[in-house]
Amino acid sequence: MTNITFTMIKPDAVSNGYIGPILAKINEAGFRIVAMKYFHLEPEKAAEFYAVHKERPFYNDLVKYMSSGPIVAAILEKENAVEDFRTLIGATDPSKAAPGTIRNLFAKSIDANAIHGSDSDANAGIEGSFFFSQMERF
Ligand code: IDP
Ligand code: MG
Repeated sequence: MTNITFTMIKPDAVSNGYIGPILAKINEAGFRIVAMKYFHLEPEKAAEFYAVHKERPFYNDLVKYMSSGPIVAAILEKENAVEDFRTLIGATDPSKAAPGTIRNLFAKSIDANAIHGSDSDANAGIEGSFFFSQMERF
């Protein structure tokens, strides 16, 4: 168990004006923002980030969607960060996400589901390093 996870507020949530409300939920849940940036993900970078899903039928659409508009990427710190953050965001499919979770509140579909959260400590490290250098962390 580590105390770090990685998140992205996805293009649908950004364009729907949910950056503020989502960051408020993250703060209320006790996470500290260690690093954060707002930028437009290049398709090549999205393809690399989601390479683990290359064989899945939705991969091309996912890459297109994740590079369709700006995102917010952040590294978050809290005890038991990975597991607690997955609980906070809810199930991948918003129609199955528990009431009060970020995907339940702010997402409309399984493909455009508002937010990303790392699924393991190892991936949290890999994903955080993919977008941030040591110099950008506080
Ligand atoms: P997760 O984001 O909850 O960890 P993953 O299975 O890792 O879910 O899938 C990564 C992302 O791919 C999801 O967040 C979602 O944007 C997209 N995705 C997952 N399953 C589907 C699907 O069945 N149809 C379309 N997009 C999907
Ligand atoms: Mg995942």
